[in-house]
Amino acid sequence: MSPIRFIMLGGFLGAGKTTTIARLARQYQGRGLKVGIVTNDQATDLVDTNSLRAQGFDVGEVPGACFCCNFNKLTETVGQLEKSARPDVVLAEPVGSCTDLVATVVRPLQQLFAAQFDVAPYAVLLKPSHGSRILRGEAKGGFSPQAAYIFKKQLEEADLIVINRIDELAADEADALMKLVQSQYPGTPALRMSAKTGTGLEALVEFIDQRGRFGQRLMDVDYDTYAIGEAELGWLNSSLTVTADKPFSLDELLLDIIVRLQTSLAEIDAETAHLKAIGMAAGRYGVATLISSFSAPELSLPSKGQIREAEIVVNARVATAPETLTEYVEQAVHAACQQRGATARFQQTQSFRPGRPVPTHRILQPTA
Ligand SMILES: Nc1nc2c(ncn2[C@@H]2O[C@H](COP(=O)(O)OP(=O)(O)OP(=O)(O)O)[C@@H](O)[C@H]2O)c(=O)[nH]1
Ligand SMILES: [Mg+2]
Repeated sequence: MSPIRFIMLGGFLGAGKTTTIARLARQYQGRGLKVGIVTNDQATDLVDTNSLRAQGFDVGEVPGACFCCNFNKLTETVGQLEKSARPDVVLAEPVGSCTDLVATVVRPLQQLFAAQFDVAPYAVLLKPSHGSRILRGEAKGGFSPQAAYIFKKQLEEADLIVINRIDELAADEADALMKLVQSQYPGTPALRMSAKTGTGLEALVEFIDQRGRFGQRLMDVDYDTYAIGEAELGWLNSSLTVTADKPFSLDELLLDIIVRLQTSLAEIDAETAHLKAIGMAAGRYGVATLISSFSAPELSLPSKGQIREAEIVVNARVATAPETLTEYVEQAVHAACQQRGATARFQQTQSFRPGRPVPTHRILQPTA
């Protein structure tokens, strides 16, 4: 049996990984290949898993810790995908606050699982909103220096840096960002893409379809700084049911939740890395997101549904205390529901600060 092509796509929270993975999945399916997707998070109840499954993809989830710290679960989850239909290609999305993934995931797969996996070059998406501030070293980059350290380390280990969201950048802004990337990561190829419109996707596919010696970059990582940077982010995953007597717009509810959260977080000056809410009702689904405190909330996948009952999952990654996040999410959900004569019943909320990363494997020796 030929090894499964393993394509991991890195990048900071809200960089566009899930959107790109959905496009890549369609691209490979269009070639007649069977595609499996593996999502990853510190906890269960993932918007990404739900939205990718709602789009019809075969998705396995690695919850509870990042791929690097839960490596065996990653290979096990691929094994489970194989039981339903063996994928030719696995697309994997690591947690957006993780780094050192070449040493802890790429090389272990290359060196310990060479018979099972054919590992693709590792591309990392750059999120311009936070990225241009962090790479310029602006004092108010949005996050602490430790979180900015993670952001930069993610780019340092990449085989390819992909400046995403170029549909939102003027040509001179995109040129300036490209120059910044080239000066700070000399020798790393970089390209521009919009996962939203599909511009630049072909070039990404061409790059990741290459075979050769990738994952070779040697990188020092200060795990103390890394741990502080990760712990700066309050993490929340909630699942809930909303019911109402009269139909309401699911999309407006989702957007309203995100807008209310943005407003309350702005009052305490808490920087958002990513807020997302998915609503699922009778075969329909919609997703609303916010990718930084200084961006506009958006309905990334509209459901166009008028509904009376929906399952909702909210994921928030914000530089604030998890207790504050829980309080604000509950307030935003209840207020948005009340405005529509609806009631929310929370099933589960997990909120915490991610713990110190302790990788299962860490291979510093590049693969021969
Ligand atoms: N305008 C624009 N929006 C984009 C682009 N790529 C992604 N988005 C939007 O940005 C938001 C975040 O995208 P995701 O694909 O969820 O980002 P992610 O990297 O998977 O985020 P996490 O899983 O939280 O780390 C969504 O609302 C997307 O629709 C792009 O190229 N242009
Ligand atoms: Mg994602």
